[in-house]
Amino acid sequence: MKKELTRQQHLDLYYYMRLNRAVEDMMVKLFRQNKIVGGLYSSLGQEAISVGTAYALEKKDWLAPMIRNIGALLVKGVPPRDIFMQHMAKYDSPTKGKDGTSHFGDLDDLHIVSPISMLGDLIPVMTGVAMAGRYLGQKIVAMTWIGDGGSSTGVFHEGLNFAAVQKASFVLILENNLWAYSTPVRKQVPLENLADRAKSYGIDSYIVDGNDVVAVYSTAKEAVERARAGEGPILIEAKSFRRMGHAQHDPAEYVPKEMRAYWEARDPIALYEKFLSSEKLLDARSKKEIEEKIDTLLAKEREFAENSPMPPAELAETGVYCTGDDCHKIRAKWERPVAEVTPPRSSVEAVWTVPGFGSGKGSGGANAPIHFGDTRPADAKPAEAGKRAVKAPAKTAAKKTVKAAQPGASRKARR
Ligand SMILES: Cc1ncc(C[n+]2csc(CCOP(=O)(O)OP(=O)(O)O)c2C)c(N)n1
Ligand SMILES: [Mg+2]
Repeated sequence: MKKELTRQQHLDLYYYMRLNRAVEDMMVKLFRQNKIVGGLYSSLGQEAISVGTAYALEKKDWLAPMIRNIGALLVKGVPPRDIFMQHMAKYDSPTKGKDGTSHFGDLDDLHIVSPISMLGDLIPVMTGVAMAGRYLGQKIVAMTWIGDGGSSTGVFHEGLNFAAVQKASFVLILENNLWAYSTPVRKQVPLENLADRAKSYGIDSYIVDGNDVVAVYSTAKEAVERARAGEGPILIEAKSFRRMGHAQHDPAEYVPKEMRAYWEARDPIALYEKFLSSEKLLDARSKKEIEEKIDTLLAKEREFAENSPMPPAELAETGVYCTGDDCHKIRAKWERPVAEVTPPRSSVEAVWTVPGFGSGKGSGGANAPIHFGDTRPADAKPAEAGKRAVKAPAKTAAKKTVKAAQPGASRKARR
């Protein structure tokens, strides 16, 4: 079922991998100039995974990226300026400067669900997207990514099990880059292949060389089409290596030198260039054209981003709480009047106060945090109240113990 790629498709994969790397290189420069306000994560050496998997999706399909999937955003059609502005918290960014990293999506046009920082939580969310597509008869596939570390969260297991039971048209890409922060994969999971986890949910899985973009693409394409055909979710483990630290602040000195050298020699872009030249799909001229196209685009995008203003202070509290009216088409079911739960009146006294709750006295006479209705009357002497409170429960407990012990004890004796 593997699909042959046309020359243009081969060159598309090359273009997006180069663009992915160039966008991130430019953000490192912006970071060093103190223009990036949030954390900056790198997908250096993992570009083939983001690009090859997202390229296997159709326009109508949905994806939810994680921090190392800028390549997937670019393939889906996010302009680099949005990625720059988002990281610079500029007013023209998708979140209007409310976030300094990658927490943005596009539900209307590009079908991108914003990343959720809590690792694994996108699995049930994207399962839900796939199920919604099924209810609407859209034949869509939903895709998200998870790291080797993230695959040990509870929600990974709960989510994948749920997706399997629901036969959701969902493809999960497990990026095994051998490290989760400073923890090597060997210390996290006692498995050779993380793809084996799929067996627990009765779903199929693939293992692919994450540094070989054509292999990643054709595996993802097969998985996406199988999921679309109703075969249920599929897990793909893409094996690769995290070439930089967890984020810019981390020099990753804990990574053995030999390990780094091994993977640097397997750079996915260099490997692909070699392949393209040997297949006569890329010559010096077309390579130069692609490089110039990227340089021109990014110079323009960067200029736009740098010229975008920071958000005005007076808008700091807008767009933070969903009101259901101007933010979102899915309407929240408000249990209380909207005006009451949105700023600046969100501190009004709660209306569900239970009489007596939180205002009782403990048996010793002091204020108790919770009132269960059995404290002494306000006029009783503290000593009497103390006696009542201690005696009564002790008696009841003793009786119960004797009763429960008798039948068991006599049975034992009879044997
Ligand atoms: C549930 C949860 N636990 C912990 C974290 C903090 N955290 C963020 S990234 C990360 C490491 C993730 O490693 P991995 O899943 O292998 O992804 P990688 O960084 O290698 O791409 C951790 C522990 C989190 N965001 N969510
Ligand atoms: Mg990892």
